[in-house]
Amino acid sequence: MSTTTSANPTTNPHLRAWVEQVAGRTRPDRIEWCDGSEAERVRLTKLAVEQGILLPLNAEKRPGCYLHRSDPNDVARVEHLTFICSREKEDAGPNNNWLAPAEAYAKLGALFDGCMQGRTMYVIPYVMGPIGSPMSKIGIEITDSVYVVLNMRIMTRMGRAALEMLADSNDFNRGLHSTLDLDPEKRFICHFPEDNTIWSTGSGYGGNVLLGKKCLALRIGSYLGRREGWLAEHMLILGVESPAGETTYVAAAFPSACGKTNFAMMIPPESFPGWKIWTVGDDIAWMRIGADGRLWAINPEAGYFGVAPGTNTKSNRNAMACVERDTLFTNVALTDDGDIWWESIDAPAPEHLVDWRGNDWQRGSKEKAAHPNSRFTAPMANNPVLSPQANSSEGVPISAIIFGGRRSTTVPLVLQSFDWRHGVYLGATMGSETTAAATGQVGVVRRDPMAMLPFCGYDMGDYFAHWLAMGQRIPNPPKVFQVNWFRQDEGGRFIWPGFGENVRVLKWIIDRAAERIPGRETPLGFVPASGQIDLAGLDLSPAQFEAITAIDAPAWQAEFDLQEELFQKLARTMPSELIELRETLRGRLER
Ligand code: GTP
Ligand code: SPV
Ligand code: MN
Repeated sequence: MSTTTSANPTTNPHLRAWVEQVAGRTRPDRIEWCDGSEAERVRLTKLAVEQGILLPLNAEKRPGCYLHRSDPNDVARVEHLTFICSREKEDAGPNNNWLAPAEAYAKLGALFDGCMQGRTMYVIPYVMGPIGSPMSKIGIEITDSVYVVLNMRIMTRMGRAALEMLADSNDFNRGLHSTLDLDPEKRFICHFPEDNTIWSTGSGYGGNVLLGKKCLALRIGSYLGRREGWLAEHMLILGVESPAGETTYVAAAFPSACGKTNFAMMIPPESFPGWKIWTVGDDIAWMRIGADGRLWAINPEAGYFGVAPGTNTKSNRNAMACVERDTLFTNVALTDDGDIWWESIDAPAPEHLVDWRGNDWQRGSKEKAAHPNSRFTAPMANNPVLSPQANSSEGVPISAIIFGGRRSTTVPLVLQSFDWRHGVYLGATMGSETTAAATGQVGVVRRDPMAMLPFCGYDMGDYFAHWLAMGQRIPNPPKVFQVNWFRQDEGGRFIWPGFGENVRVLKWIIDRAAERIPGRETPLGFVPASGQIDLAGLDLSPAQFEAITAIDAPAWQAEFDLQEELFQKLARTMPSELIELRETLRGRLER
């Protein structure tokens, strides 16, 4: 068997040796080094269309857009098949599945043996973060999926520029992926933090295979962040510009499918003239302490892998603009005229669609036409409100950090922590109802500390300790808040209108962060004093506002008991400061 290779663009001996070693194992027919050029995009897109991997959409309605249908058994992240393969089991913590590195290398190694025979092996050099930024990290993903190449091209700074930045260094993440035959029995996502290595098999779905995203930027990133003294977080980053022209930057952690993309691009309502939101990032933040003593954040990504259902011109006009062109859609429905459709998009369901599985769908069908976790991959350059700082090497200074879950009860609209330590507590004890972003039951409350439960690459108790230690080191730390857009009434309807109206809460947050206004102290933190949240023009009665802001003591006692379960699970490494703080809060609430 001979392997043909496209012109090898690098003299980096570490990279060359590794690519050779991988090819020796996977035995592809062809090796292709990706350069990130437009010609390459055109050629690979054509190939993907010929192979039925991509379906061209109506070129007038959606220029440069394609639809991909993944295997119906492969539509979300698979947390039960995701492993942290640290040398010591304890280092992975009770929050992660663990496999011994030798065992994982052997098991997946056997799956990789000869798996690319008859296929092309793509070598994708990429940078997470702006090219040349001291905050950025370089990865190489080797994959046999052309879908992965085309997605990585949108989601990262990919190709020649990454190789130039790497030069002859050995400091790069080694990512290896094969779809194999998409057999769920052979599906594993393994991280080797001590080797800066990721091996992924048997899936073709987003978070499992776009290795720069959750695998490198969060699981390996959080491990590196602890070692190197920074934070890798599941957070959007936005700038909020006031009518006076002052821009304040905020980072917010909401669990998967709980509103980060929407919040990062929101359009303030007409009753907020002169206010403007600028998107820096919609999913991941890397934050370090700047020379000025503040916390500075970059978005390591270059595109959005966003949830499609629920996106429309009312909920997120900017996301709709992002997906007008040059976008890859995964598992949405197809209209008869070659456009896309999903539940709650602007247009009502047409008479006939082809659903996400490729089957005919008639209006009135009980089946969803688009998969609840169907997604768009769109370049951030398409975003009409992309922050001018989105490519800045230094990033942006963060004035406030927000933690938010999806809670139909108990958690109020907004709460400010007393201090950093209490802020860490609010993040650490966050609960949220599960969504379709991962396989498994939807709608059950689970603890999802800092929205990082599926993404923290080491022991969660140690992660809380790292957060507490960071607080000691930041001379001028951001203020920390908790929000909840998802309180429901007895009929199961959301009470708070959400989306663009969330700017009303954001304004209070930045005013508090700047210490411009007093707050109202409660046993659990600061809440808005009466009238501090502007409700003008909202269809929300005072009773409804009271319902979503009230702190219900018995419900909170139950909440403390649920938090206890998490603390017990993490008992070995749980910082005592947080345990003491819980007792203080519980005591205050009782009095
Ligand atoms: P990941 O990409 O999985 O990390 O998700 P995300 O946090 O970026 O979530 P996204 O913004 O895509 O929102 C997911 C779902 O939440 C969509 O169905 C939205 O319509 C819904 N949503 C977002 N913001 C709000 C809000 O303020 N109120 C309500 N009720 N729903 C919201
Ligand atoms: C999430 O699930 O939080 C996502 C989508 O952002 S994925 O990249 O699949 O993880
Ligand atoms: Mn996410």
